[in-house]
Amino acid sequence: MMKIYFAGSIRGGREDAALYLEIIEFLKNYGEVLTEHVGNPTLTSIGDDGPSDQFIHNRDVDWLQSADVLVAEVTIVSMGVGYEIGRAIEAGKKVLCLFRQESGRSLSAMISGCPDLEIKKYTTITEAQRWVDDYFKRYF
Ligand code: 6IA
Repeated sequence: MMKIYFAGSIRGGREDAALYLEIIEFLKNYGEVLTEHVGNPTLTSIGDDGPSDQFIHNRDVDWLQSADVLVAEVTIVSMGVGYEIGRAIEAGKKVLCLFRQESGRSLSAMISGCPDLEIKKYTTITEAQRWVDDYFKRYF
């Protein structure tokens, strides 16, 4: 079964957490999602009752190394998501980035200018799902 690493902002801000959850649920049609906690509505950007940061980092990097594909929601700026994208590319993983056009934000040039990943702009969840489906049909 295909392993999917979903990346979305945590300490960068949780405004899109409900959206992450919807994307994660849809991704389960294509494989195992290693990072379901990213869509957990009770996970806040400030809570610190979990494991240590070193534990989180090492576990997430291990998961990323074992994944076949990284799907990243990149609308909310997140250091962690940017870091994961860079490490996934260096490891030769497939990377799909989803960006909400209506946010009015502009994506970092280090993401929008990267030739090794694909960026799809969307407005509705249905559109995001269509991009995901298109991507998985093309590459897997
Ligand atoms: O810089 P950010 O926190 O926004 O980074 C978010 C990204 O890093 C996500 O895609 C996750 O894969 C990863 N990540 C960051 N923090 C965590 C975490 N707990 N648990 C799992 N993955 C994480 C931090 C919770 C904390 C608020 C107590």
